[in-house]
Amino acid sequence: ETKTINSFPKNFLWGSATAAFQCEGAAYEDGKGLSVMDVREQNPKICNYEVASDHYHHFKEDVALMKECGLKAYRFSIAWTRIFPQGNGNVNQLGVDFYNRLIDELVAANITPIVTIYHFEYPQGLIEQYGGWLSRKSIDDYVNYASFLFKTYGDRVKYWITINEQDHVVHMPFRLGLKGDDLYENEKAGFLANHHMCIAAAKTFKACHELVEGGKIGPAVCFDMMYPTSNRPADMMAWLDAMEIRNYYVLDLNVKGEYGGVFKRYLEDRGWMPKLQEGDLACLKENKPDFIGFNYYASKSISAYPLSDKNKIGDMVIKLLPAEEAGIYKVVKNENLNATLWGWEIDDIGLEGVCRLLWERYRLPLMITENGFGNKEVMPEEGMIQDDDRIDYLHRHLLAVKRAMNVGVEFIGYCNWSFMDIVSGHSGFSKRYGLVYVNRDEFDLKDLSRSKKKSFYWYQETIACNGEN
Ligand code: BGP
Repeated sequence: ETKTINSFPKNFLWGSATAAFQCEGAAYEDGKGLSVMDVREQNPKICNYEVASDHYHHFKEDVALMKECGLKAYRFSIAWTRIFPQGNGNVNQLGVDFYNRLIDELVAANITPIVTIYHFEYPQGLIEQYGGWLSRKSIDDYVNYASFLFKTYGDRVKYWITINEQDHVVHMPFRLGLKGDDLYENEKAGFLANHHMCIAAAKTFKACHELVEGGKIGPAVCFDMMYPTSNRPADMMAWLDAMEIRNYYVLDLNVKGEYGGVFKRYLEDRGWMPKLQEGDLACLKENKPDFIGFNYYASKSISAYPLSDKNKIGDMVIKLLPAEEAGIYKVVKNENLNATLWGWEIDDIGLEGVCRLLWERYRLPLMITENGFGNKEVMPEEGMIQDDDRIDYLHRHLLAVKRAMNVGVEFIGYCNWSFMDIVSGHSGFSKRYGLVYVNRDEFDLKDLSRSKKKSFYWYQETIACNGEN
């Protein structure tokens, strides 16, 4: 007898997500220390993170809106430097109190908090003390910080995310505090940092299980679906390689506790394989996450990128991640898909594929930690923002989740990105993702008031009928 699951499970976590530096503002308030996001060289054409959506001062109003929407879960990140301004050492009580208030507010509204421990904003203090993730010292400081969070908030927070998009941080020098512009050296440093992050994550899985009763923890990687562009065998091989060296490697280390064969060879060929210490692999193998969190926005088409006299192994283009590399693969436009204004190819079937691939490879329940549609939006003088494109995007992607469920993939929940408009990593306030409009422009702060978009009501209805619409 075959069983068809046509519905989302009763306890499905219908969520929405943000990240601290993109929404909180109050960048220098109440004793917060500087992070790499505060000190990064800013594009003068887009806003910085100083005020953002001012969630730090609007959190009660924002949680009230989440409650009205019917959210079952809210994924947010803790700004490490609000808790430890230098990344280690003294605790800043005012920062600790802020998250106590936010968590209490969520719990009172019956919204399950999902907390990201580290979402891009690495403490500048640790970069200055010892070079941040490039030093092994970073492992203990991350684990201490995470353990402090578990002890402080673990009575109310049961879902934890270790590191957001580690697979992107590896290729983004400024997020690692790197100054040089030698791509080859930066990649080498990135993969050393990657190793330290994986050991830190493994130790943190363990700490969570010891310190949080009923605690569940997992990573949140970025996982774009990839396709071979054609049926040329060379494209097929390029696709296989790209999947291994860009998509799977962090999860293989987190879940299977190993450097996958293709990935290891890739690092060794370039002199990028980090020196492992005794016990590293055992530590990775012994400690596992409870679920796989992943952010999904788009798919990419992969084609072979042969070496020529113009390029050599290691020549890379890091424009829109993942980085393409001569001799391995490049990303080409998919003529079958529509794209956002920023060229992100919209592909709900790709999400279905990712869910199936991850489930088959790791057999852990999935949590979609981000999925959303960025657009330019202007508030009309009357009425609300009619974001039908966003509704269509979210609806299609949720149907993809349902189809994956129908073939046995297990899910904990789904978080759309983002609950309210927040500062976009690449495009400031000219790229909005929210279900709720925040009244500000790039440089004009206006009144920062909140207004519900059409998608807010659509999501409210979706949650109310448990995805049966
Ligand atoms: C993910 C990040 C988020 C968010 C999102 C959208 O990579 O985890 O922090 O920024 O992408 O990206 P963007 O704002 O650049 O469109």
